[in-house]
Amino acid sequence: MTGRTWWKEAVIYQIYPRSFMDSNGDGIGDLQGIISRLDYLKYLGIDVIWLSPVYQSPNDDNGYDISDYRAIMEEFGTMENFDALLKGAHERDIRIVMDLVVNHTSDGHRWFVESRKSKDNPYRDYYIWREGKDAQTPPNNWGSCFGGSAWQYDGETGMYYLHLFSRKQPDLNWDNPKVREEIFDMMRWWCDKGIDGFRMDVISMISKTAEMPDGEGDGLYGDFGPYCVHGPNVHKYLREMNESVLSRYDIMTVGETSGVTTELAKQYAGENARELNMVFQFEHVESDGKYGKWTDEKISLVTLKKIMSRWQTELYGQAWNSLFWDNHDQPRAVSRFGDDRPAFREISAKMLATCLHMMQGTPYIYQGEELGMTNYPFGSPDEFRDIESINAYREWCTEGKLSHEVFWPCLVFKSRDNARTPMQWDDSENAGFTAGKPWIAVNPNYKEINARAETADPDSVFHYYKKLIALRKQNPVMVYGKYELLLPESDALFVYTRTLESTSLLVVCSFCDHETDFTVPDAFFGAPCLISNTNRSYEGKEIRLGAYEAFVLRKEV
Ligand code: TEU
Ligand code: CA
Repeated sequence: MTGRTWWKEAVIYQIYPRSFMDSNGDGIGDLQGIISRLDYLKYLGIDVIWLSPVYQSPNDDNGYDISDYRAIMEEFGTMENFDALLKGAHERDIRIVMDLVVNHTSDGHRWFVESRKSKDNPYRDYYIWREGKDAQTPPNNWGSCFGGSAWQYDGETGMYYLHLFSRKQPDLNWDNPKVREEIFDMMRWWCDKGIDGFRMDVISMISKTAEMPDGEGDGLYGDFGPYCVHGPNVHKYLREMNESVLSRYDIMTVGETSGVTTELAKQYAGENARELNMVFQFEHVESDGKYGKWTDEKISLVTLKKIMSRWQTELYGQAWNSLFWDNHDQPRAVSRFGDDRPAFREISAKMLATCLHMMQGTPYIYQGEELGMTNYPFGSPDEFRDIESINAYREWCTEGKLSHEVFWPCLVFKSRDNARTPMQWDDSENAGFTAGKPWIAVNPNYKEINARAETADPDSVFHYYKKLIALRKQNPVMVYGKYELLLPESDALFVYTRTLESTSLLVVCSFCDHETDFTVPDAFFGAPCLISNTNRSYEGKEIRLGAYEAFVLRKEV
């Protein structure tokens, strides 16, 4: 698998279906809506769509709680609609990667409905059941990712089941070979339908240690991390999956592996690992927390560069990077890493795009990122829809650990709902997302920031992304070149080079809102500019960069 492949050269676009496009006025995005926007995606130039879950789900966690892996969520449409989407995408040479959520199911899944019925039900061991320490005390102190204990007492059999996420997301027992076979069978079913790959939700958590001791923690709950993340059999199970499903199809895979290190990434996605093609690492989006994940501060540029550069250099030639600034679980890139004040929004969005797309790896664009969509100006707790934000506000504020004044800005800055407000299509009511009442509020800035305006404006963020995507097709150095960081200590500039055979790129990005001086290295002096987020020329040796300016020089020797 070493060498050049389509998924290394692709640009991937993530769709969060609930918020992308509503076709029937019920306020909820749907498959027909996505179909109606395929031409937009084709025009942008992306190669692959990663579709967040569209399976049947009670929506406790917006589709990440699946009750039937072989059916489509009614609100999103039908299997016929899905087949039409797949066909429509393939006709445009766009591939579709499905979200695979198999660490847990919904508690409404048939397997769980059976499992909880009795201790000797054939499905009992599909999930993880334990006796409590006593009637009132769970088996251990682990906390769930969405707050509260990771164990739920079930009166039917007087035992607890494990749920690392919400209590409506019971964890599957991957140690049971029947569970693995069911999942692999389901995956083959989707592959036979013709889908092009899987993004695997929290795949690093599928294997738990048999002993389940209390975890460390200073608050109410202990950390399950050491016992459930990168657990004892995770690589064994993934190799099994690879052997019996993945290796049999021309598909791509990306594992969501929060907490992964470069060493572990080489195991999950090494060139010869026979597990996955690439993983999502989260160091650059998870190193900024003040209260758990919550913070109202930007990560320092020096730290950001150190993290990104370590991934660039340590995986080179050994495993493949996935590149992203945001997704449906993260705030908007321009608000978080750039500057969403009106004077700087467009230029900083273009700078961030330059910085990411010139790096080594496969870039992911989250819906609306290509428009420079921003965080939402949340004003009160009842505006949140996300279970994580709602629970976090309750646990940190209402139940008393922090004051509203301290916690609120952190919640507003990091809430997942920032990413989940509707896609801004045009300046008509509800941003053209729906003819009805949207399930979550539309960002009030949609009159200025929307796809119609940006596709019409050659200087827009949209056209800048389009250009970057096109450049990738013409410049293999963007995909395969070796990365080297320059000026590691600069707290204003992110500068690096890429080199492939006789071609080199110099990438210079300003991360600050004031001017900065930069001296072009001798080797690049006089080299032509490949792309920049200004209209000026870069012929001189001494360059005074404006706020958030970015440019790339391309040299042939
Ligand atoms: O997210 C997994 C994950 O690690 C989360 O804890 C993530 O870090 C969190 O959302 C950030 O605050 C995946 C999905 O991407 C997410 O949408 C789901 O809620 C979660 O799994 C459970 O399926
Ligand atoms: Ca709809």
